[in-house]
Amino acid sequence: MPHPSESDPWSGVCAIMPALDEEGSIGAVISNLRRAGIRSIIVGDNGSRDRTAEVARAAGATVVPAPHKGYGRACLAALAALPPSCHTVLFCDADGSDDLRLVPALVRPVARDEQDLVIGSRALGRQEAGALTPPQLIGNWVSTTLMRALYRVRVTDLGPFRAVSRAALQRLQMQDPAFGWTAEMQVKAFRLGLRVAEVPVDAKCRTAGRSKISGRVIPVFRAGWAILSTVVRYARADLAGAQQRRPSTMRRRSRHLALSPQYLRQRLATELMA
Ligand SMILES: Nc1nc2c(ncn2[C@@H]2O[C@H](COP(=O)(O)OP(=O)(O)OP(=O)(O)O)[C@@H](O)[C@H]2O)c(=O)[nH]1
Ligand SMILES: [Mg+2]
Repeated sequence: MPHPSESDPWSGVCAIMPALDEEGSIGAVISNLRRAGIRSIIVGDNGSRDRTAEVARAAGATVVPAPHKGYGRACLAALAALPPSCHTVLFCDADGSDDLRLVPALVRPVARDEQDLVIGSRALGRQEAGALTPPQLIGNWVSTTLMRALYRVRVTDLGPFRAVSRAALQRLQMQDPAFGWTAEMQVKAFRLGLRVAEVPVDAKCRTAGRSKISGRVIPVFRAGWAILSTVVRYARADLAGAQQRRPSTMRRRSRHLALSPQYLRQRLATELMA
């Protein structure tokens, strides 16, 4: 991977998984990650009330407790436990919905320092019936359309299955405690001008257990809100910052332009027609 001359190219690759009550699927996910060549696997256990932690440990993962609820908090707790030798981090879900045969396609470009962040795009892959619900599809579409319009980048999904370099993570200074986590990572990467690529991945249904988000009304709205508000918060900061940097004579006019619905409509229309 990054150093092809090394005898063990996978040694610096670690996987991180936030998990909440996934005892039925997490063992197989860990085995599949190990089969893919990853040996350092860290589970951020978000106060599971089932045997998630026990099963994960038995399958060979390190389990880090993250007692305060939240997808992002679980990821942050796991990140804090990364070994010093780790240079590439793979994120995936614990419910068996990611096609782990594609691990090399995500990890390789990052480990070889060709990309900083590689996102598995379910929008570019095949979707098993029911794997993505209508609210998820709509939320993804709205968020990624906004990102494309604002940052002029190619982005089609906010999927959790992704690889990122440790150096990029240090620059990203991740903070979101909840489901804005994936959107925050992407928006910040675009703002920093990091190298971001997408790889098509297939979306599968969870292999066991109950959905905590997509199959339930309130969590769907909560997750959707967290994602959208994350994108909009950074976008507003960028637009305001761009205005401040303009000469004062232009500022009055540009305030009108940059924050007017007219301006955003224009950018979005261009994006939608593309
Ligand atoms: N740490 C943490 N992880 C969570 C939380 N809710 C869900 N997860 C994990 O995040 C991942 C995504 O949650 P899911 O319940 O699969 O949500 P989904 O993918 O929208 O729904 P499914 O259709 O059931 O797959 C899984 O690995 C969960 O275990 C949470 O509050 N905290
Ligand atoms: Mg899932």
